[in-house]
Amino acid sequence: MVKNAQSDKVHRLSVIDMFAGLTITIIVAYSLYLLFARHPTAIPRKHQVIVEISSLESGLTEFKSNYGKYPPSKLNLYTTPSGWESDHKSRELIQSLWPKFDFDSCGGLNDRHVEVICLNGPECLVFFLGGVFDSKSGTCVGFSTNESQPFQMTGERKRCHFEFQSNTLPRPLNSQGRLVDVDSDGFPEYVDPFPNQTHPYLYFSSHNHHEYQSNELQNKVFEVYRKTPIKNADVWNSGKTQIISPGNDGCYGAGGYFNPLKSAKILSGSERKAERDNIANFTLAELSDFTDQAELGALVLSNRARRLTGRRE
Ligand SMILES: [Ca+2]
Ligand SMILES: [Ca+2]
Repeated sequence: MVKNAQSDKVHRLSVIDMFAGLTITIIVAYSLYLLFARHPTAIPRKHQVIVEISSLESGLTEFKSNYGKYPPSKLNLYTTPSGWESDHKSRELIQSLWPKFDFDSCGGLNDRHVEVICLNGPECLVFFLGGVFDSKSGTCVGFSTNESQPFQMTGERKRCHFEFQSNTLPRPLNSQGRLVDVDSDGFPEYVDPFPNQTHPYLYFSSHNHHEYQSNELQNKVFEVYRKTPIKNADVWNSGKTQIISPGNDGCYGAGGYFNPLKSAKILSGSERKAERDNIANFTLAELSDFTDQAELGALVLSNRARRLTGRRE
């Protein structure tokens, strides 16, 4: 009798294990079904974007290892010595990356028609990972190994921290491949591989444990993602960087508070709906993927509870 009771117990346990395994399999299969059913053409691109964001993040980490800090996401470059004299913040930042930088010759950046170039986050991402942009070839050619003239176009080059694809797809006016120039200042930004994408990856640097600076793009302010509803508090990837793709719809949304466990509610309003397909380096998934999984988990659990209790709705 004891043996039979033990045998029954073992049998019940194995049935429970089998049921748990089957439930997990159903959840994964149903997740994939939902993804393919909702976005049949976007799936391969989405995974390309996820892989690419991961590579960009590796490039940023490599940059930090070589230069001692993450690239900034806001910086002014000057083409005159007096310009550099007038902006101590930008001067100090450049000096921290290239201690031998020659401000009298503007580090080789003097062949320009403007006196100052204000780099925003997306431009900083391309400039610091790819180096100087050669508009004739439409490619990033890296920085010069000459420590006092890192921005000069000729001579021996340092290796780029990311290979930006410049000519794999035809792009709209003022652009080269996936390197585009939204504000036509000669310093490109980089768009993700979604078809006809015109809005570049956003990039925010926490300036090495200082606060992130929200960035202005096309007259629209996007707020960096944070973990709490309180502004300027508990940001995602604190002390590091945020890279954000606008997703297949090409819209960034407003940004700000994001909690994966409450994403269905947070991203339901008209102001934030566009963020459901955004992809960030701290999620490496669409923001709404968390919503789908949470909804699915709740559905499976409620069905299981109904079966166990024999209740019907
Ligand atoms: Ca630009
Ligand atoms: Ca979007």
